[in-house]
Amino acid sequence: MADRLYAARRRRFMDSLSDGVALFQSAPTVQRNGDVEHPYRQDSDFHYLTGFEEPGAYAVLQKAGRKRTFTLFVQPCDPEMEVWTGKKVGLEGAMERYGANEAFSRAEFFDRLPGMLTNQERLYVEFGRDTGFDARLTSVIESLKAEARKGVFGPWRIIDPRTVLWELRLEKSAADIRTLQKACDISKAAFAAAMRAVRPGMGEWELAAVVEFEFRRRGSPRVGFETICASGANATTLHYITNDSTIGEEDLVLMDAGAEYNYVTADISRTFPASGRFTEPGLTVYKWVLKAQKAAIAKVRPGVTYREVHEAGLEVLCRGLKSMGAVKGSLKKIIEKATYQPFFMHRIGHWLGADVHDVGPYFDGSKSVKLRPGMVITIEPGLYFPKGDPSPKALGGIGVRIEDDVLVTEKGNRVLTDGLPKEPADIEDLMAGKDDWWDDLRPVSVKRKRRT
Ligand SMILES: [Mn+2]
Repeated sequence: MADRLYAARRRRFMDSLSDGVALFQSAPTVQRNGDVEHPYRQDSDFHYLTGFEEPGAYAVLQKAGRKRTFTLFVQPCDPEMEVWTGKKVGLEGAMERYGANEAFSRAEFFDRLPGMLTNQERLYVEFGRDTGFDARLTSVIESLKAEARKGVFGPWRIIDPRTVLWELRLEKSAADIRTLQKACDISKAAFAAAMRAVRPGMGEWELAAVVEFEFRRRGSPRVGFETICASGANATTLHYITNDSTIGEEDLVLMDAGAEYNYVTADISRTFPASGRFTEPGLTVYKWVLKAQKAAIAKVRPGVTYREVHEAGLEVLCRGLKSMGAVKGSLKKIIEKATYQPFFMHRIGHWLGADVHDVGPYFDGSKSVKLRPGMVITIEPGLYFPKGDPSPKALGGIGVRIEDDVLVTEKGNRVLTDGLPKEPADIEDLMAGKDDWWDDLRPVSVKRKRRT
């Protein structure tokens, strides 16, 4: 049962808490325009602990020694509304399918809150995301304190649950890795499709649609973040998402995209020539970025710090910049004075999970965090030469980024996005394949009939 995964997470979370109550709210719905809402996606923390996907819910986790209770407040079933919106999970479903010990209508939440907080030493709650909620919660806490003479006390210690939860989210379980692998597999297939589908003269939007079409038809409900499809000089804008230019014959295309699957997302970048053939000087830039990416990936293993991984990639990028004439001086000076920064201005990568830039600390006090088995990090060096100063003239308008998703294992690492070509010759081979994506469109969920 799927609920076992969430029950195990709640157990681990509660094991890390002191006695008290933890409150979580579902993500709000957001109006798009008129009576249309933005597509709903549950809050990552809320989903992590409950698996519950509907809006308008509260989760309450109580711990008193060995006794733990899990209460959900949800939208009750409403047959009249269900004609419009379909079936809701409801109170019974919250208990049967989501493992809540008790379930109530969301309308009862603030009436039941004083009872749940009475004589609780600690309250774990995140303030600052919903001022209406904050105000009501504060007034409940203060009203409990006002009853001190009756022997009642309210929570004096208020703690942000993310301090505990985000450490848990940072280290992925075997089940988390299986889900992430699925998101990576879907994304890899979509990137391979994009490489086969691209043609000079196509719109960036059209190529972005190919990738997203492949995500959706392979079972991903949504993208993990806005798809970046940047041709030519657009690739020098790091988070280019307008995707509204036409892809030129000579252009390199930088795609950065990821399919979400069961609330975790992949995050892949590939840069490939629209024509199917790498040419100079783009190829030289590409090779340096690839070399940097391999150097950084090779560093990934338990005990190595995030910073050391960053520096391994950075050093290769700087050597490349120097050999291409973009920066001058000794390698040491280039790194010390950060003269590489106009061309490489981001970090080597980030944690990956439910959020594309996933939660979890990068520092342990003032020290860079050490990698541990179960962490997943993206490795995504890039070099970007905007047109004009300070880029060398020949390189102006070239942007290259190569990104893979890397799991830290006991012995070293495993690249979850392995198998998607990144060697120039392998990309060219894939693009030259006579398998033409545009002629090969069949539903993936319908089994092909065998010819007799
Ligand atoms: Mn990334």
